[in-house]
Amino acid sequence: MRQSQAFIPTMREVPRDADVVSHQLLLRAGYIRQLSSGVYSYLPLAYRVLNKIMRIVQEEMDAIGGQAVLLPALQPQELWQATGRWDDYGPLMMKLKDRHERLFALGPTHEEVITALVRDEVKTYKRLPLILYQIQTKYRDEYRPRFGLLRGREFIMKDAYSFDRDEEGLDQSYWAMYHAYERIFQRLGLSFRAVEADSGAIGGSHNHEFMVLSSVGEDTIAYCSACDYAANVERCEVSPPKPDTVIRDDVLDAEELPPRKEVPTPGIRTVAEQARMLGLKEADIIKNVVVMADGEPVLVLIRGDHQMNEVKVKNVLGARQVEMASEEDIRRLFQTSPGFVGPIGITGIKIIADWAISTMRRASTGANRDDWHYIEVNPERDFKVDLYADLRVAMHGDRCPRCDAPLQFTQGIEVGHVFKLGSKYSRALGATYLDEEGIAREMIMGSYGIGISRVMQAAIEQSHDAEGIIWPMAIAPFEVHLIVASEQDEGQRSLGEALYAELRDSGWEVLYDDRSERAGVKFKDADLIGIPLRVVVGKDSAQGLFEIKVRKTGQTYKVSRNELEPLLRNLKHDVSALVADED
Ligand code: 9G3
Repeated sequence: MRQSQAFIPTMREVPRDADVVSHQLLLRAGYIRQLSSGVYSYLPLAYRVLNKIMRIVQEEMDAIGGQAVLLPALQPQELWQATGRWDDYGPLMMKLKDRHERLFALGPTHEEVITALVRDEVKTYKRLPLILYQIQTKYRDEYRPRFGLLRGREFIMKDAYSFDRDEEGLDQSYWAMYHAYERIFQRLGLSFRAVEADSGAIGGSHNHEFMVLSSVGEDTIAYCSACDYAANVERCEVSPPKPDTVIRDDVLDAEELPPRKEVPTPGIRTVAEQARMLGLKEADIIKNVVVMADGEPVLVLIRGDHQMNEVKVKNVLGARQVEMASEEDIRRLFQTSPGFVGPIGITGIKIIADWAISTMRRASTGANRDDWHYIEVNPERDFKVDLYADLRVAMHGDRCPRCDAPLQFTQGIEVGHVFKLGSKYSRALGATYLDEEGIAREMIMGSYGIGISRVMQAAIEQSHDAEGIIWPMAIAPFEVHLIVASEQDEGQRSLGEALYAELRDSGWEVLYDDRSERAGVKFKDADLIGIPLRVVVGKDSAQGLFEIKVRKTGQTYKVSRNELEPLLRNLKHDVSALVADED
């Protein structure tokens, strides 16, 4: 492509409303433009990158027997009512009316659509397993779209769905997909980790997220320094304290533990204030969180320096919906305001506690009386707990639940997610097949997503420098950026034209900067645009020498014309290997 004719509107200034570097660079390098909040146009360079990502994804989906389809974005309301999900997502689901006033969803995902399609067409076990996938635009009306393509309201997703006879069939599809994802992200040149994710209320024993490691990632990953355990912190297990390892310097024998006492704590609002006022550590405070689980009040006890993990509470209670109790709920149930709630003397309300509560001694907690707390409180002596469980968010200092080595934490951008769905959708929509005995069985499903447009931006987050984007070779919009230093110099210009023709004839993808801009402008734009290999026709070309520059390393080479292509081939291979080495 000739840059003098290319639609690549680069910008010098840094756009103010882009607050992550990858978003800034996509704008400045002329890859995208915003049409509306969270809604973007992909310009020619971006479209070439997206097509390379999609081709790699398609190849790996086809390689495991996936069949590509393209499903409608317009999804009738009754389909979502049949699975009971029409109202589950509130304003996040974009809805519209057709000319007959019929309601439709703009597809945020396609479980309902694909399950109804397979239900109507597949009746016998002979047609299973079946893996169908599509690459399609999805619509989700995010409350706060931000970070460019990382959280948009319209985005490109590859979503695949597997249909099996039974759980072991699903297991085969699931792991085939999981390993296909490993190959995809490897080929894309990304540094990633698969982490155990929360299976949520829909249960299912497996569920992994593929994370691109990046400081701007919204997800926190807990991973082990010694074994391959890794989990979204939402889901990361925290082992119960080993009794022998929790010897506290002040622990006394049971009979020596002083009796509990009520003390005035006027107006305290936080755990920190309570600890300070009572001369205790935050780890000596028992925090009381009142939640409504499917409408039932539950008192959750968490140690003062820990954070309650709502996802774990929901899973332990087996609730569909868990939300924080309102202040009036709390007044009605505990006759006090939230900061003074406690477990002592409470009856008729379920009390669950994080494991860490079980080893607390001489603790402080609310007295169910405004401006009063208890001190010298001991679990089991002063209050009963219905159930101890892992209810807290893993944090620094916690140990790996698999091998007990220290856990590490980092941020990640979720670029893939593989789910075991089981029969959730096939039951709701009646997708059954007849087995060998002619008995109707529910199909067992999995669903598997990759954020195609998100991957493009995540790759930049992982590979850029102060000058601009540094594309992995596999998804770069072009392989070679050919630049004529001064267009006015007739010799350079004709050499540039000849090289452009020669490189393309031997199959290179070339972006040719034939503009009559100053060399400095051309090099700055080339740094921004981020094509992996650069060939410069400059003043040395009169002596038959050309410069090759590797965008990733900055390394330059002076070569003659017949050395040019062999070296480009070697460098293409080396650059592609570079990312792999970094893992
Ligand atoms: C909705 C809306 C938003 C949603 C969903 C439904 C997320 C929804 C979960 C999934 C599961 C998998 C196939 C590809 C991989 C992920 N946000 N999810 O179901 F109506 Cl508005 O999408 N789907």
